[in-house]
Amino acid sequence: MKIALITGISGMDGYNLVSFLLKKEYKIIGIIRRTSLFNLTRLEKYREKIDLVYGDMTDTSSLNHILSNIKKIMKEDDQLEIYHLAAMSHVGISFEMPEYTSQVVAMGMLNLLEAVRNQNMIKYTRIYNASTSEMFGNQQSPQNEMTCFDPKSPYAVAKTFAHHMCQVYRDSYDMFICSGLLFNHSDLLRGENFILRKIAMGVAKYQKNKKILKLGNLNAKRDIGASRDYIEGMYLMLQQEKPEDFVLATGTQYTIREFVEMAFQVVNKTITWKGTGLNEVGYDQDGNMLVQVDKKYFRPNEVNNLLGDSTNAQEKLGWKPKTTTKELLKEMVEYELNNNHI
Ligand code: NAP
Ligand code: G4F
Repeated sequence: MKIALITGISGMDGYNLVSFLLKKEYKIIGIIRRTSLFNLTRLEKYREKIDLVYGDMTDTSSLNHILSNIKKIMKEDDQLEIYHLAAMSHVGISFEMPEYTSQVVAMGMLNLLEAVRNQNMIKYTRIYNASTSEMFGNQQSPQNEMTCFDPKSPYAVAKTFAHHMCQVYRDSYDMFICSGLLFNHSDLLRGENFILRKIAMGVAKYQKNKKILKLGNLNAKRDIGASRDYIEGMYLMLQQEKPEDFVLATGTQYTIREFVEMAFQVVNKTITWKGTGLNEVGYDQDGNMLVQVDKKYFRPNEVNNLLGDSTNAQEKLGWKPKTTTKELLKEMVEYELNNNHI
């Protein structure tokens, strides 16, 4: 039996990973946090097919307890794959909560590695660590596995700590750990305060209520793919003979301004930009104002230019992104237009 333990199961990637691994007949155990209201909207349709246990990356006793319970149900020859996805994953918010972000992201990874070691589960356990292209910061693009790290936010610093700690544990204790250096990816159920979802919802809000979309830095360039494609890459990493770190990316890049233009094009609106900096505004072909810049959405420090080179993953894992950024964004806009929550 293959068992998958997923931290961050209630998040976007967690949901897509559940959908993927259920098709492969994994027994799935997911760690959720206690919240005052249930926070399982994404997982609703899989609720009966998975086991959920309470825990937190900052609580080592819960991690040890969960692993020790998994050990009890495992039979000889069973394999455990841990997909460690839990994180305070919003770069902008990490500037507001640097200490908490470090506890969850940096120490959380270390807590998990130590729990696997303390429970003597190294031999039959494989770990996926969710590293990020944010660790590359403003290094020259395209970025690949050889690119140096240059973290620009508390989030990226914490992820860099986790990434290095995984390498140290892999080398020191012969642990099977792969870090995926994943570039931004999104889908219909992306958190609403990440850029593509915010833009997709912005188009629907304008169409339905004439609400103007307010954004921060329009000049940043991002390489954004579909979560479902990247999930497959995570899985493929853990099926390799030897653990290795891989970049997953589309290899295409757009500015935030271009994402906005693409999204409004879905509803036949062509954007023209006027003004600069904080005064930049986007109008449609009829002269209606659709987009404004708001300084509240700028970060104290920015990663300007992310573009990934996933040649290594393509050659060794046979991985390739199946969805283009344009297709993904169109899907997301259409979903919001047909969705009653706006
Ligand atoms: P997400 O939607 O923000 O989900 C984060 C998950 O982590 C949620 O399930 C959240 O639980 C959980 N979590 C947060 N703090 C926790 C804690 N202290 N203990 C236990 N669980 C905790 O993130 P995602 O987009 O799916 O990303 C998955 C992972 O990949 C993250 O580690 C992220 O940093 C990394 N990553 C993401 C991208 C991307 O573009 N999506 C790219 C590179 C790397 P609640 O639901 O209770 O909040
Ligand atoms: O959607 P974002 O918040 O994602 P960001 O910072 O690229 O981080 C995401 O991808 C990383 C992988 O590269 C993950 F590790 C991380 O967990 C997360 O999933 O912002 C994208 C860009 C930034 O340059 C930001 O400054 O869009 C710019 N932006 C402009 N206006 C905005 C806004 N971002 C947000 N969230 N909201 C705005 O109004």
